[in-house]
Amino acid sequence: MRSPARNAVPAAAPAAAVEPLFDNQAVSSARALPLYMQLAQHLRQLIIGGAINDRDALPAERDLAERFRVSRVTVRKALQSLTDEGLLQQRQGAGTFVSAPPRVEQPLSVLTSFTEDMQSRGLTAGSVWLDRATGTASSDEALILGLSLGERVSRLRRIRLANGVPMAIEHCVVPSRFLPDPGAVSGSLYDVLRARGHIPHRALQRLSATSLTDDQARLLDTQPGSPALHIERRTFLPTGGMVELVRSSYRGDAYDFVVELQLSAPSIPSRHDSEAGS
Ligand code: 16G
Repeated sequence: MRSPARNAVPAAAPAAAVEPLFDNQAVSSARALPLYMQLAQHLRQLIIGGAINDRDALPAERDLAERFRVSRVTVRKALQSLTDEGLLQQRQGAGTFVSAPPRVEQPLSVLTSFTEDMQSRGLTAGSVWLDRATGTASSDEALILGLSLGERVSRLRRIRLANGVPMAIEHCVVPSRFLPDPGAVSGSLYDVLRARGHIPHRALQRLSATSLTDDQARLLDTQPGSPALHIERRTFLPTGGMVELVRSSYRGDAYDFVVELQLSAPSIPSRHDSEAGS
């Protein structure tokens, strides 16, 4: 069973939609700051403040120059400094685009789904499906998932989006006895598993640094070679059986994984110790 692959992420706003956000008074020769810095400051505020979103297109250099009544050299310098800061991408022949995905801080000590992670941050989770199919477990998958050779699995491959912005490519394998029809998952996999009585309870996660291949970068709408995190998650049911094996590539510019550390028990001085020492 196979559903048609789609690999286009939702379109971002065109330059015309961004223009009304500009403040005509933002750049003025009456101020001491060089004009290109004033323009860069104005655009930076719009991007960081979230008025202009990731992947939105900026108007052409000529239009920006007219709009802010500055020279094209000034515009070019402003755009270059924001490109150097990583807030803009200039694509040959296509124009200048914002490069500021939502930054997500994810604790590593709690087991949550992508949909829950996004909801808790006020972002809307979405998916672009690359593949939803059933098949036979490969020897590697069978070994990890504890399946016999020839056992069936459901495979879900998708781009995970936050407010329409690509965040990660996820390839998830679930034994068919837990998920016979991958087509049943349109949004949250964990919601579907829970509804079927298979509750993700505990997971082991391994993170390693990597860089995006050309194909991955295209899917994530970013530059080939950009830093990324490869994550493998093995998720278990309360009974101990493994319910999913997931391999994902997360954009390095969109995620901070956070772990809380505590002093190990023997190093914490007890009240008795501190009284004895005083
Ligand atoms: C997260 C999990 C993934 C799980 C998915 C379920 C990591 C690295 N991966 O993306 O293992 O399948 O959540 O999310 O955290 P969903 O219920 O929204 O489909």
